[in-house]
Amino acid sequence: MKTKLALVVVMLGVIAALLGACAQSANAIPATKRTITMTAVEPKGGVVVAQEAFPKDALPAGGGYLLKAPDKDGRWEVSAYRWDPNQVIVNQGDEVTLEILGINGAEHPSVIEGYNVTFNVKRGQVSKVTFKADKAGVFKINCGSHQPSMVGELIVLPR
Ligand SMILES: [Cu+2]
Repeated sequence: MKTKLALVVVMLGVIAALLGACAQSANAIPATKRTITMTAVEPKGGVVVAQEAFPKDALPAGGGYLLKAPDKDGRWEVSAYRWDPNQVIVNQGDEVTLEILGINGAEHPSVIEGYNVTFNVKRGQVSKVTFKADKAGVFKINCGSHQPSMVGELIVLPR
């Protein structure tokens, strides 16, 4: 009886190991070169006070949010600086190039935290940012001039 039980336990172990090996090979996406295009943008909205009152509360400080008081015609505007896309998802081991075009804002001095990759995006120019995504995790893509809105995420999926 004990021998039979031991045999069943061993067989279950073998099956589990085989299933594990299959799952691993199915998930083994080879590391690739990735080029991801992004933009630095500033979506904007506006309206006249006759239609919508100017908001009473200030927006969070940091340069990322702009709230312009009504002009002589009563029009007020709101905008935010953003990365588009705001999340970049790659696999660990990928050779990543971000090609980032500056559309709004004169410049965006930035860092990918945790990777210590620094770059500056200027209006009308494409900044190429190349690095190997060797660390898994979530890392902030942080513009020093436009907080808190211009914080993206580099998501590196583990192998
Ligand atoms: Cu910026």
